[in-house]
Amino acid sequence: MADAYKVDGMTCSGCARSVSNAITRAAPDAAVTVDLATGTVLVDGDVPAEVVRQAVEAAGFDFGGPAA
Ligand SMILES: [Cu+2]
Repeated sequence: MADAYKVDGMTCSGCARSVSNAITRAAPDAAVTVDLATGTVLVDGDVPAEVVRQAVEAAGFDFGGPAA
């Protein structure tokens, strides 16, 4: 099941790649999709939100919580 989260501060495809890579490192089995236009990250896999938050923040971006 995929979970959507808001991530603030991504401005280009390099940012998107940084966030995607950080989450993938923390959760190697997850499939990560970044929607740059909406600042949304889709994480497909059984990944706790806290793990996603830590990965996003460690990469230097703001974790905005679950996307509505
Ligand atoms: Cu960037």
